[in-house]
Amino acid sequence: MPIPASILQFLQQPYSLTPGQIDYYQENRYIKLKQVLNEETLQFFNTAISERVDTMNTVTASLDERNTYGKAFLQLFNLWREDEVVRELIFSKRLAKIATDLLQTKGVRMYHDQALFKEGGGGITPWHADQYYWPLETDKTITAWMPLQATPLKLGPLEFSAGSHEILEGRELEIGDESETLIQQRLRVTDFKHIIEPFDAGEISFHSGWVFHRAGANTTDKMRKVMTIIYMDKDMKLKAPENKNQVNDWNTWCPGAIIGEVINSPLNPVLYEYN
Ligand SMILES: O=C(O)CCC(=O)C(=O)O
Repeated sequence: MPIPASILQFLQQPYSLTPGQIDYYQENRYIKLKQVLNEETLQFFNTAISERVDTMNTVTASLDERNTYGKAFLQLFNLWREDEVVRELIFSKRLAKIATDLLQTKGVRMYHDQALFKEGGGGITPWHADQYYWPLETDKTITAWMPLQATPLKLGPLEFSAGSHEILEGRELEIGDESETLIQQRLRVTDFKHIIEPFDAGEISFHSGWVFHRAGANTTDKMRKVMTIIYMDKDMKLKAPENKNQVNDWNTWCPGAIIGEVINSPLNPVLYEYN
């Protein structure tokens, strides 16, 4: 499926962030940005990513045979390595520059990407913080959460606890029933605002590795299709893993990287860099 020249050109165009938006991100560690993708680009990659997910998916168990994590979504990794069409979106300068500017770094590199398809009737995504899984030395990590269709509340859009990266309690929890209960209890007694909003078509959110987030169930009979890209500071160093998930991430997403050194495996190309 060749990519139309108009889409390739659009993916090169910078998206202007205001200083106020960068401040908002720095304070709250999440932001939702409208019209990052235009209609043509969204439709095109909705089709391309859906086809790739169909090819890669191996889950055959019905929803009621799965645990809470399994009910949350079909999860397919590093589509950029499987599909050169999808790679144009994942590696796009337009998205990587937003990540760089929000993080306030000199550039970003790939940690990994994931398609997160919440099936019709799929369950909640429990409260969690992503960075528990990552053997990364600093908090300069950011995920672009990119719905491939308009996402009303009934499809289960991503929700955030704005500014909750300041809470340490709950960071040590894997995604599951316990994280949903304990983090919810903790957040109830804080002033951090719980953001539950629909996403327009073309709107994308960016969130940092330590901010707590979740998603509601998909109460429709349609798939909630989402692509995500996890970026890290281009100068990110590997830290000694602190749990088995971090060991697994080291072997999977940056094999051969050395503790204390900048992560620069072939799986971690720089996607945007200021000169
Ligand atoms: O898509 C979801 O339901 C959860 C996504 C998420 O937790 C993430 O992208 O960090």
